[in-house]
Amino acid sequence: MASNRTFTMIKPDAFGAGNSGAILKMIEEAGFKIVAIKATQLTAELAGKFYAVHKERPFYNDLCNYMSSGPIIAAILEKDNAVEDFRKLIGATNPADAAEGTIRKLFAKSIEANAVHGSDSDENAEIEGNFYFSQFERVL
Ligand code: DGI
Repeated sequence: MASNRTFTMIKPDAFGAGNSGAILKMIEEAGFKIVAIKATQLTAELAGKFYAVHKERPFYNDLCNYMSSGPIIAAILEKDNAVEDFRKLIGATNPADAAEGTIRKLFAKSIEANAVHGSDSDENAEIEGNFYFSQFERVL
């Protein structure tokens, strides 16, 4: 059975452009409840840990530098079928390929500065949520 939680980050490009509120509004209007949230900034080292699965990819260093280049918002979201439905709401990794009306189509600047993160599996949603939030920092 699909889990009912996923994890997201509003990335430095969207935070810096002042789009965090508009993106959170879209997320809530799509039926997701925000059950944990914080604004923070990653170091390149922490970004490297978060994206360790990509460490062999050619863009890994750029990605770590980019994700630590400014503040972000991290959040855990709740909805039935959360992981899959949130991936639909954010759209394709490259905004050039993202469907009309998706968050990345509306707000992303490039394949790297692509506005938001969304977990790609229930297992990763759990790992990524635990990376940022203790039990006391989330709705039980
Ligand atoms: O799950 P996604 O975020 O949609 O995509 P992913 O898990 O394949 O990649 C993680 C992030 O890495 C992605 O949101 C942006 C960045 N990325 C992915 N492919 C490329 C990339 N960055 C650059 N510069 N070039 C790429 O080809």
